[in-house]
Order: sequence, then C-alpha cells, then structure tokens
Amino acid sequence: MARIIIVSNRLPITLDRKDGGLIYHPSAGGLATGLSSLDESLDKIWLGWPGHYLDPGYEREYVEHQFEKDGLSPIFLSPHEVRFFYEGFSNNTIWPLFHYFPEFIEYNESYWKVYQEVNQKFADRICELIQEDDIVWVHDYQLMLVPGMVRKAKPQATIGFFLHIPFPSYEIFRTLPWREEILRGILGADLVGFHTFGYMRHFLSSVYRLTGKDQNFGKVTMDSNRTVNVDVFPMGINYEKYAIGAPSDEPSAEVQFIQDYGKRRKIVLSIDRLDYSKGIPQRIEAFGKFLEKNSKYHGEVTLILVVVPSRSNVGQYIKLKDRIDKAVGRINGRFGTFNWIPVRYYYRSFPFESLSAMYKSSFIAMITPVRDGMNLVAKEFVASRDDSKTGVLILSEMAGAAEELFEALLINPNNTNDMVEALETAIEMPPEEQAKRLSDMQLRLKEYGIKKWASNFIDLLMETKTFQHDRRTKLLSEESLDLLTQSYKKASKRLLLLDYDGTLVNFQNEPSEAKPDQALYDDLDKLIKQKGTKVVIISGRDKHTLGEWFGGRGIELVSEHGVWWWKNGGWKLNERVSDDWKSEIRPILENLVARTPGSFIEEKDFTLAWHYRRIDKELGAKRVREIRDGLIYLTANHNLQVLEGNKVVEIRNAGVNKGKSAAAWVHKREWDFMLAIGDDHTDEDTFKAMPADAYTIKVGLARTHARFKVLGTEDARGLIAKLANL
Ligand code: GDG
Repeated sequence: MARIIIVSNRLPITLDRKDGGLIYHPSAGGLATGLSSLDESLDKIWLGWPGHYLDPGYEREYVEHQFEKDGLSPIFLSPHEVRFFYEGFSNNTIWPLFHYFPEFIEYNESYWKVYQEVNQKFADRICELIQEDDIVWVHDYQLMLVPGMVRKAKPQATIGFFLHIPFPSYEIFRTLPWREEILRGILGADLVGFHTFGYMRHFLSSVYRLTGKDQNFGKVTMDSNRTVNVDVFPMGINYEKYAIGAPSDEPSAEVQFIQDYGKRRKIVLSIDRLDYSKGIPQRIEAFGKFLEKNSKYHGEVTLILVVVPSRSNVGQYIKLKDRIDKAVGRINGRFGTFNWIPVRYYYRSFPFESLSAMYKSSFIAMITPVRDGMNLVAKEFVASRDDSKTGVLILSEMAGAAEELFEALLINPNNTNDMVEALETAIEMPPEEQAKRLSDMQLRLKEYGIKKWASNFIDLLMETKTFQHDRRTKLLSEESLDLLTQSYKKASKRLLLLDYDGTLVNFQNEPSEAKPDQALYDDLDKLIKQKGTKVVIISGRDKHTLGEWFGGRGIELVSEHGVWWWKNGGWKLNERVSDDWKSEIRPILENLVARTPGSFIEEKDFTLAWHYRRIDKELGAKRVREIRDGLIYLTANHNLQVLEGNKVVEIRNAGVNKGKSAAAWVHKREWDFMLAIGDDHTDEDTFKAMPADAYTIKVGLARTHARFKVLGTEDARGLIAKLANL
C-alpha cells in the first residue's frame, strides 16, 4: 500500500516535561487536521521534531515506541541544534529575509552548517523509511534542503515541497550567501507549492536568475531532465469546525464572559503569534488614533489583543514584547475609565472553545500583518460568522489571504490613517453589506477547505510523477541499446547523422567555446575507420568553424542547416540562397544589441543569429517580439524565415532545413543501418526524413518524432563511444 511520509519541523504532537514525567500536547493546527483527512487509501507517517530534548537512552526509545503507534517518527535535536538550526538559521536568517526584514537578518556560517546537518538528519530518516510507491511531502522553510538531499540518495522518489511563508522577490533573496544551495534543495522536489501566485513568481524568477533554468508554464527542467512543477495552493481551513464552533452545553466561565462581553461592547479582535511580521505595534497605534479621533466610541469599542507567546528566547521577540506592553499601557492609561479598559491584552494562548467564542462574539477582526504567508486567523474569523452573517474583517493587503478575501476591508499596514478609516467604516457598516461581504467570502472558504488543499497537492504531485514517467517512456532502454548495437554490428553500410551543439557537446555562453574534445575526435576517427560507416555532422553552425574543427578528417559535414556541404576537401553551396538581405537586417540587429547589453550577433554566410543567453528572460522575450514585428515586411520580401532556437533567434533563407540534407543522405545508397541523433526542434526535420525503421534519438525529454530519447549529451556521447569501440 502506498504511504505518505509527511515531514515538518514540528510533529503534530508536542512533548513536554511536568513534575519529572513526560506529557504530550496534541496540536490542533490546520496542517494536522488537513492531512488527517487525506485519502484513506494512503497510510501516513509523520516525521518531525517533538519539541523537547531527551537524552539518548530509555526515554527516547519509550517515546519512539509510543509515537510509532500513531504513525509518528520523532527526530530528536540537541539543544545546540535547536539553537543553531531552529532559532539561528530558520528564525534569525530565513524568517526575516523571507518576510522582508533585512535589518534583523543574521548571516552566520555556523547557523548554516547546522542547518545543513539537521536537514541531512531529516533526509536520512526519510531514506531509511521510504519504500517504493511512497510519497514524501516536506513542509516549510526549516527543511528547504531536504528534497534535494532525498533526491540525491533516491533519484526515483516522489517528493513534494510546500512553503508556508512568503517567497521574497529576487532582489531580497539574492542577498543570502547560500541562495543557490537553498534553491537547489527545493528543486529536488517534483512539485513545489506556494500560497500565492506572487510567491511562485518570485521563486521562479530567482531560479531563473540564479541557476539559469527557465520555466514553461511553471515547469522547470533540471540538468537530469527531471521536471519540477511549481504551482499555487492557497491553504484553506476546516470550515465546519469554525462555523459550528465548540459544543455549547457546558461553556466555561471564560467562554461565558467573552459571550457576555460581546453583547455589551463592540469587540475588535486581534490574534497573532508574537512576531514582528504581524504588525502588532502598528495596529495598537492605529487603534489609539481611532480613539483619539472618535470620542463617541469611548466605552463602546474594545480591542481584544491576543498575543500568543512564540520564540521567546530570540532577542528581537523580547524587544517586540516590550514594545507591545508599553503601547498597550499608553492607550489604557490615557483613555481607560473605571468601567472600560480600551485594550484587553492577553499574552498567552487560549483553548479552542475560548478562541471560537472570541471569533463569534467580536464585531471586527483586525488582521494587519506587515507580511504574512497566508494568515489562517482571518479565514477562521470569516468561517465563524457563518450563522450570524454579521461582522467585518479588516485585512492587510500584505497577507496571502488578501488574494482570496477581497471583500474584506483591505488596508496597507504601514498607513495608520488607512487603518483608522477602515475601523470607522467597519463600525458604521450597514448589516446588509456585512452579510453580503461575509457570504461571498464564506462561499469560497467552504468550497476550498483544508481537505481540498491537501488532496489537490497530492493529486497534482501524482500527476507530475505520471507526466515525468510519460516523458521517459521513450527513453532508450538497455534492451533497445542491445538491439541497436547488434544491428549496427551486423550491418555493412551504416549511416550516422549527428547534430553537434547540445548533442555531442553541451551549450556554452559563447558558441566558440563549445569546442570538440579529444575523446570526441578519437571516437569519430574510430567510427569512420570501420568499413562501410559514413558519419555526417549536420549542424546549424557556420562553415568556417565547422570546417576548422572537423574538415579533412573523413567526416561528412553539412553547415548552416544544409546551405553548405563539405565535398572533396572544401565547402560547396548546396542550396540556391542569397545573402543580399543581410545589409538591411544587420543594422536592425546591431541597434538591438546596443540596447540589450550581453546579447550579440553571430554572422554566418546565409544566416544572421541574435544570441541572448546572458540577458534577462523578460527582456529577451520582449526583444524577440520586437525582432518578429520589426522584420515582418523585410522577411516576407526576401523570402526569409525567423526561427527561435535555444536563446537565439536566427534569420535565414526560407526552405532550408536539416531534413532536406538528411533526406539526400538517406537516398544516396542502400543503407542497412541508419541512426540520427539531435537535440532541438531543427533536428525534428532530420528525424522526419528518416525511414521508420531507422534509429532516431532525441537528446532530452521534450516531445519528439524520434523513436527514442536519451537524457543528455553524456548519454549521446556514451552511445557514440560504444559504437566506436565495437
Ligand atoms: C505560518 C505562516 C500561514 C492562534 N492563537 C491561538 C490559536 N491559534 C491558531 C489559529 C491559526 C494558527 O494558530 C495561526 O495560523 P496563521 O496562519 O495565522 O500563522 P502562523 O502560525 O504564522 O503560520 C502563515 C500558515 O503558516 C499556514 O500555512 O498562514 O502565514 O506564517 O489556526 O487559530 N489556537 C488556539 N489558541 C490560541 O490562542 N487554540
């Protein structure tokens, strides 16, 4: 039976010590609920840190045994690891960086070292547990290297990764000294998920700029030709849980107080973990200004400020707590009366029944983070108003949730006046408008809850895996390779048509750098020495370079896609083509180069090529469009074609293609073995020109007319070497 291995920093159960004994707190977080409701046909194993240090020995074994019954696999961290991996790299480097607080970032080599070690610890445990058909789902910023580490040890594993916090813009991300390692870690997954399209866009842009890997509809192809699918999955909540709330037969004293209080006063509710990303001091300040401006609401409106303790060992959080304490004191001291405390402030967490009572009894939820991956509190408030259809959500446009909850009063958390106005609008909002806004949001939250979020992710992960599998179905297997070599051996008249760039050698920034190496020369020499073997290199390269590299070695050469053929020790024009158009087109391309630093023109006899491998992708796309539009009349008049290749646009005579040359070679004599290898779309013409029983091999996993695929140039070269040494 297929299993899902969920991997997160914390387990859904937290371990603690009380009066010398061990106790467990179950975690009621959204993730735990969502994943527990996943497809029943999947067995689940949850791997993570139990939140408390235990010495190796009896206690650990006991806990492991206890947890195993619930499908939990604890990873124990030492106090040093917690300090450097969790508090250090995760919370003092990545958290501020990804939430746009550069002033709080600590770049520390020792943090990074331990972050790698702990990620490896998680990866090793996954590798111990994983079986064929298992799915691994890794969560969040503490474990960004894990997908890459598992991929290295288990290349065929099915791995998903979801980031719960924002992914920052490239301009911020690039400041991280270990930025490429982090990206490559995440890219070890088959599917990478984010809360919003904005985060996905930032991630893809960093991937492109830092690794050079481009995306196509969210799919990134890696060196190994594996595809990584990147997509958006806004996390939902357990809607029914909040809509229904806690059982009301025996409400606690606290719940009763909250309910009564809500009847007497208009509650503005604020709930967050203690964090500088949540904008708590700014919110208190806005509430103070609101009171200053609106004395008519004194005694009527109360801010209930719940701050849940978090990361209390970290310096920034201690300072923040102090700032909040003082801000609350100032407002209560200034506006409070004997029977009204303007801000009721709680620095602790509440049981679900109290939380639900607060959601149901408040009139306004004021959720104004300066940056937040999603923010589930906003969604929980909206769901909790399912029955009453009253209440108003004030939400920061910097929270991921704002993309879905656009009927909320959206504010900029750095604009105090904006927040004050929103409070005024909310308090005066007519009941019909409250109901309309809430119903629209509720409909969406009900439809896309936590269960759908989790199952959508898993379904797409499986689909991505199937897609990868399909792309690999044509991969040249050992058996096919054996058949190929056997029929090669048996044959006496063999034709080999080989593309050069991207097939026999890898691409380089400068075309002139992609030179043949000695091993390639040796193998080609051996091939042509085998009786009855004809080797033809069919390339888009200019004739000078191709002639310099391969001329006079007994290899047949075709350059510029078929314009020139190498015959009797020199180049002969094979196609009726002209180059009188070049003087008109060249100045247009030169102007383009002047405006696009990093791009350059390659001039061949009957081709002009504009290369843009080194320039920004978006700028490249814009320029390609300009070339197409700008040349439309000129190319029609001169019977030219504009062809987009791999980071190059070529302008050349229409009607010339590799397929024509290939066909000419195919029909030259009665071959009893034919092989064509190529990597890009110009080689598809060659494949099409070959008879059905010829061996046609595509380098790379893209769609092809070829019968077989190999992953990269290494495989193509391996095949050539094998034939050469038969
Ligand atoms: C990260 C991202 C993203 C809060 N106080 C109490 C309590 N809670 C519960 C809430 C809610 C959860 O904690 C908080 O979730 P958030 O989404 O607001 O924030 P983070 O913890 O920062 O989570 C965030 C999230 O991951 C999911 O991907 O949305 O952007 O930062 O469920 O109800 N629960 C109880 N008592 C409390 O006092 N019982």
